[in-house]
Amino acid sequence: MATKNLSDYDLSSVPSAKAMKFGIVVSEWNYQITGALAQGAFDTLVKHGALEENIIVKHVPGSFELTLGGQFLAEYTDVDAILLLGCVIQGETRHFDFICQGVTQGATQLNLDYSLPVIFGVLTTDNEQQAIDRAGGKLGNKGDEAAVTAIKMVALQKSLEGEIEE
Ligand code: DLZ
Repeated sequence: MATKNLSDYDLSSVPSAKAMKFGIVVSEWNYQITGALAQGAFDTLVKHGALEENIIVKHVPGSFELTLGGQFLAEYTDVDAILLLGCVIQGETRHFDFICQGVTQGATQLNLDYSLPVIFGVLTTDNEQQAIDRAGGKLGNKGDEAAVTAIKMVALQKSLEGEIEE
């Protein structure tokens, strides 16, 4: 099965992000990968109209801490959406499973507890090459995908709240 290029999307399907505020939480673990995810997400938000001053970027030690970092942003800022960006690479122990499970459940919980789009931009790969391929490599950038998803979810929420036309 061909793997989707994470940076391929229909430009015309993405609403303007001009009036939106975003928080990006980036894991420092595997930073050569997550830094590229963050750059991709930031650039894509700006490309769709977000103002740089309306994008807050914060770092946490590892992917396991992404959800608490996201909760801090939800509690202490007025962002419209939060992007959680991390990279968990399968090792020899079961740590991979526990971290992936923790961040997945944590992200889901944040979405529902705060009624706020919290985007799961975490690469979970068997090896480093698979991560490189998805962090600006031959399969695009997971950060781009997370940014587009965030914009679309904010637009959906605002349209239902009556703030913008869909
Ligand atoms: C400990 C750990 C390991 C083994 N692997 C990763 C990883 O591949 N990606 C990642 O983002 N974080 C990893 N961590 C760190 C945990 O996410 C977390 O920071 C520590 O367990 C401390 O809570």
